[in-house]
Amino acid sequence: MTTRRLFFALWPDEAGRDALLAAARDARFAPGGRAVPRHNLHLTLCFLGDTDAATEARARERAALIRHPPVPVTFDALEWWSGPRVLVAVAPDEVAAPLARGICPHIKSFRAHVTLAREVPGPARERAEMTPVAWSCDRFVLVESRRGAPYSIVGEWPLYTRE
Ligand code: 2AM
Repeated sequence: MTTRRLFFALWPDEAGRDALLAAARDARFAPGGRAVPRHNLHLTLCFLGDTDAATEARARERAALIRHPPVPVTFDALEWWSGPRVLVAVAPDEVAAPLARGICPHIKSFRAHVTLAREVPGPARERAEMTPVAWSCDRFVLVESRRGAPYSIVGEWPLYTRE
């Protein structure tokens, strides 16, 4: 059975990427590790994993039914997560959680975060405040992850306030 590895995400524009990277750099927290390539930065809403065509079709149908206003995510801290040893920028979960649960009703836990680096050696503290960075997301996307290749957007749906 052919599958592809998929996830739903909020995808930043260039200014959003730049602002997040600059604020993270200025916070001087948890340096080192392997930086996530700039073009791959995103906030995962729901990870589908290896997905067959029928399951993907159902996920797309659900996505197309979403009626949700734009999501103003504000990243205000950096955290080092000891299990996966990743450096992440975090935002309050409540802002994006309803959208994530609308797209994937089965998700159990949701942490609004952008992974900035992997294999990061442990810092002295596990969290540092950061100059807040806002992403205003007026769409959500379906992304394919292929080993050794940049993520590619394979679907997108608008977020808008209804008149
Ligand atoms: P991460 O950023 O926290 O590492 C593509 O791999 C995206 O899906 C990444 O953003 C990754 O989250 C997330 N992801 C990968 N495997 C996952 C899993 N088993 N459960 C939840 N999210 C996962």
